Amino acid sequence: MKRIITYGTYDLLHWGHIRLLKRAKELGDYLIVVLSTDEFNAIKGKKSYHNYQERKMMLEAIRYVDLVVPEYRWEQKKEDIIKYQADVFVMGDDWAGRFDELSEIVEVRYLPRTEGISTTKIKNDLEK
Ligand code: C2G
Repeated sequence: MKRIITYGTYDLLHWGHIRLLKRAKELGDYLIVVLSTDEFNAIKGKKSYHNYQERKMMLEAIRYVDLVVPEYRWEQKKEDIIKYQADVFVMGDDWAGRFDELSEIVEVRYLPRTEGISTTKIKNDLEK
């Protein structure tokens, strides 16, 4: 049972998010998404349109996702990887290099981001 772990806000869920989750799942058998809480988003300087419960429920409806748990702070990744026995840590490559220190305890993979879509783009396009 190869376990994959990934992190994110997943606000205004879009096909770029889905493609990331699909490719992450293809790397193993079980995908854990550690979802930013509303409080952590404030720390990240993000204000999500959907609150944590709404974003969690939407992720849980995705066939590639097996478990959704809360992300409270930047520094919880090591304990998560141990707690959830993750074998592979996956992020989009906008994060390339940022989590390389985790490679002491887990395989770190950065997957190409999906161009042409983002939560910010959706918000901007809707304002036009
Ligand atoms: N993503 C992608 N393509 C896009 C948009 C997002 O592949 N067009 C990926 C991101 O690279 C990330 C995931 O989808 O791996 C979730 O993106 P966000 O919700 O924007 O997550 P982020 O704010 O980057 O949070 O501790 C890490 C943070 O929680 C990451």
